Amino acid sequence: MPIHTPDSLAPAMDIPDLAAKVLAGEMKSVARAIRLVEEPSAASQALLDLIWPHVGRAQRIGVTGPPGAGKSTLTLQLARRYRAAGPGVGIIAVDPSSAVSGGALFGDRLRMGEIEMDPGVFIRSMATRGIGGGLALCATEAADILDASGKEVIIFETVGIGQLELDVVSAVDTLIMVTLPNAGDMVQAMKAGALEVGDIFVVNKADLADAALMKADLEAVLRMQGPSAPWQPPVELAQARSGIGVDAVFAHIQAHRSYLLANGRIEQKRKNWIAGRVQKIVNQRLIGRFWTQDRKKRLEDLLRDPFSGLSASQVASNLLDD
Ligand SMILES: Nc1nc2c(ncn2[C@@H]2O[C@H](COP(=O)(O)OP(=O)(O)O)[C@@H](O)[C@H]2O)c(=O)[nH]1
Ligand SMILES: [Mg+2]
Repeated sequence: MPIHTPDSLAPAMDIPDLAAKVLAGEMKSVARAIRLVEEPSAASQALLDLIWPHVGRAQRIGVTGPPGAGKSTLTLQLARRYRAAGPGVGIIAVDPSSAVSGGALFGDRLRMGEIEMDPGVFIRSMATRGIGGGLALCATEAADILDASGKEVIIFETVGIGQLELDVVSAVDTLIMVTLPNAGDMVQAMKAGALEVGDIFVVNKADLADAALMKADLEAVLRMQGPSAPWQPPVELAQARSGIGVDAVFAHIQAHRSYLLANGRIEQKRKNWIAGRVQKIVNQRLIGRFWTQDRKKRLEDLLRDPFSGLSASQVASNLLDD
């Protein structure tokens, strides 16, 4: 993997000055800071260290679900709802698939134009960037920057329920799973993991047939899942495009927030995701340290005659034990 060192190429950046401007809420500097952390370096690390004491005030929300379910539409509607109540909103869309198709993450630009023009809303797509440093880690670091800059609400939009998405959404306070009527094996797929992590379920496109059926299916599965759990995930019908049901989803998010704020649940949740991040960073650094030129060369030597000598596991032991 190529190691990017923008510091060595770009003119020296005044990191304490950039950090101060981020903390002052200067959005140009916030955008610059996010670009910086998309390529991990000593400078990006210094910036993240400087802002850390100011991180942790924002409410973090995840919106996930299959492509086309209406996640972007709902995200922008929620942003609009929060803006009406006052808070500044940061949106981070993590969608590797759109890098391939080149598709617009926020498709209905005309309809949503007004919210995108709002200076109180900062939207960042991480479809193609930050892959070198780990997309999930980048997304959470970008959220830290928005958090430190004073944005009170941060919404992550991610597709699907793969490992990347789980990495992103394990660092949110409240996770919204968006699905649609007649999603075929959606309930089936959700049983495979999504049901356990979702805090709020939204059956979007309730203007289409069978939405109520989908809602009933989900509720039945959820009831079996955790009949005595202290938080019972609600299932809400919505029509994000026309704004129907958005207020109800908003109310569920706030109810979940109150639930988390009671009994110190939120501290525990955040401790867990910070611990997860520490592990991820340690893993990355250990891997970086391990794969020296010497070891890469030895690996090549050991594999000169790949199928007649040591097995892959033996080669690994050989490298690890020296
Ligand atoms: N019929 C219907 N279409 C919707 C609704 N909400 C969003 N859409 C449309 O569904 C398409 C995909 O929405 P989008 O938010 O981009 O989905 P995403 O891929 O999950 O982010 C867009 O054309 C939206 O206008 C809805 O409630 N009903
Ligand atoms: Mg989208």
